[in-house]
Amino acid sequence: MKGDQSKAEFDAVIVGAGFSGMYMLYKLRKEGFSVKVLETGDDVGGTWYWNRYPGARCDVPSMEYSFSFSEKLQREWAWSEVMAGQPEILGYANHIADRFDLRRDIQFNTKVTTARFEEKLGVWTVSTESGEDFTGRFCVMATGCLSVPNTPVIEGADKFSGDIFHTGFWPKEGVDFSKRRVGIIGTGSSGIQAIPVIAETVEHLTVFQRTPNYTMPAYNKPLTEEFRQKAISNYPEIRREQRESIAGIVGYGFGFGGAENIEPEDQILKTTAEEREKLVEAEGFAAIRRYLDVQIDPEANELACEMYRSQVSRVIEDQQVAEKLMPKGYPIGCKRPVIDTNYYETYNKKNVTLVDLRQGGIEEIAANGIQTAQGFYEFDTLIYATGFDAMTGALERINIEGRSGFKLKDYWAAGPRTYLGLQISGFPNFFTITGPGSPSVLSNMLVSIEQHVDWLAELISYMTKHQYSTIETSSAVEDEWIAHVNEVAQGTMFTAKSCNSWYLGANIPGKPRIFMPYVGGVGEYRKKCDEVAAAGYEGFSLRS
Ligand code: FAD
Ligand code: N01
Repeated sequence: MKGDQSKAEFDAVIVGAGFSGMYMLYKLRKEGFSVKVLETGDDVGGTWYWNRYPGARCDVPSMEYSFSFSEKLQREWAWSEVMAGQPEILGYANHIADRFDLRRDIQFNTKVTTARFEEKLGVWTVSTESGEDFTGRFCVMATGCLSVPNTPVIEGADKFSGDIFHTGFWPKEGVDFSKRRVGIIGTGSSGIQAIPVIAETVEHLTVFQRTPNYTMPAYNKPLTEEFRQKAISNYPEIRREQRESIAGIVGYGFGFGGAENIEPEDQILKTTAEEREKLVEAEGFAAIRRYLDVQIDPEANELACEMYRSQVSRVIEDQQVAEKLMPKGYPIGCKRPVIDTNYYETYNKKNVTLVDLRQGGIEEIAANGIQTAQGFYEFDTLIYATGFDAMTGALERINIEGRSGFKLKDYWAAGPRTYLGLQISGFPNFFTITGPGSPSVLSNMLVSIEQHVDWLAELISYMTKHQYSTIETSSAVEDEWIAHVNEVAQGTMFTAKSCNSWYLGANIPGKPRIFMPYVGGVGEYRKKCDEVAAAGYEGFSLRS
């Protein structure tokens, strides 16, 4: 072991073998550290291993939703579409595992249940469901922001007699939907991607929608070899821009969202109703992307929502169905943006029924369907597209104990507290990748993952070189960071009173309502992390 200052078996124990855990392993191994990765699934890929539902794909251009750390890797992997589907992204994860020989340090089928800091020894003991212990100087949680599927508690759910699936826990062998009558609960990103594809083959599909979403057409298309080569030769510039940007996305020549030729211009508040109507007629949903005041001004936002609803009524043939699909009462841009392929068009199909739960909610699940206040809907297969216990879910499901048996779950009872989304006071040598308080889910996650992993690997090398054994932040430093995270989120649509997003924990009953990610942008955040490191890891105490 390179940093052999303790009794630990490994320099680092990493939990999770999605993109975060894989890159952390690669990076630490490259620096000469010994690493063990523990993963519940039986292979790599994380999100893309679990979310195999029909229609699953990323909504960031794949040439950008990819790692930049290896020049060879980014040259040799040829993405086939602007936004790749789940099988291709999982293929990419597997390629990385093979190419860099990662699997030899990953133990699959291994669920971590406890991580305890052994204060006297200065090591972390990470324990698994099957009773194995692994010790490390450092413990890195690469457990994912969207890795714990949420199945809502609904009366009678255990009585359903047909097949039950969750989009976030989809069977590897897939599902043959022909001859099935399917009910699907949820119209977030997962539901909106799955519904059009399932509707293609199913006998009948009933969609249970509690809140209609704002979703934009994806305009996905195949990538030409010519485009790929051009993008590859522009990679140095693309990667630099990504790192300095707000969301880690450049959108380089991708025609992302069909709005490539639209320059954001005047405020929507300065337009007339007629002008807006004409624009929607000409440009469809993309027209709404023109205006910069929509994200910060509630009045401007409501005008954009009106434009949106007017376009919904254009796309949907039956105006009663259109009315059901219209989002109302909460701002556009408060939830994670959703993009789709033929979502609204699906409701023009004869084999699709939309149940607007605003007109009468779910009362119970029966053996053969769902009873709502507006009637009974019969089907033989039930799909939950009901999202995740996001950002804190995976961490709080592990019994994490820091100094003096201090429990993370207790410390976070009123909401997550971190410094930079990287560390938590009372938990020395313990790190979270893309933790709450970092840009994480508001960004192209691969950009954020690379930044966190690079920063952590440099820190661990620094500590080893200078013979520091522990690093720890303090609650006062956390307070300052949390105040900053809250300050930048104020006044944005993300924190509007009428917004109930998983960013705020609002999708999980009883979860504290706290805006968890950092909205300041990946560029600003990176600068801050670099300054912290340059100042000798300001805000952290390093001890020998
Ligand atoms: P994950 O991929 O979630 O991996 C975490 C791993 O940790 C999992 O394999 C899990 O099994 C394992 N784990 C968790 N707890 C334990 C435990 N106790 N013991 C052992 N193992 C454990 N982001 C984007 O930027 N762009 C996109 O277009 C995009 N699309 C998405 C589409 C879907 C359907 C979903 C669900 C998410 C999407 N995301 C997207 C976010 C996505 O989660 C990240 O981009 C990225 O894949 C996260 O990688 P990760 O390694 O941090 O976490
Ligand atoms: O989950 P969600 P998701 N009764 O929480 C409904 C990423 N992702 O899996 O809005 C009835 O967004 C709930 O209703 P409401 C992306 O970050 C990306 O779809 O709470 N309905 C909602 O409609 C995304 O944001 C892609 O009223 C219930 C739905 O279930 C994140 O993952 C694709 C209910 C849940 O929506 C999560 O998306 C997929 C109940 N009891 C995922 N409980 C890309 O395209 C919940 N709902 C990149």
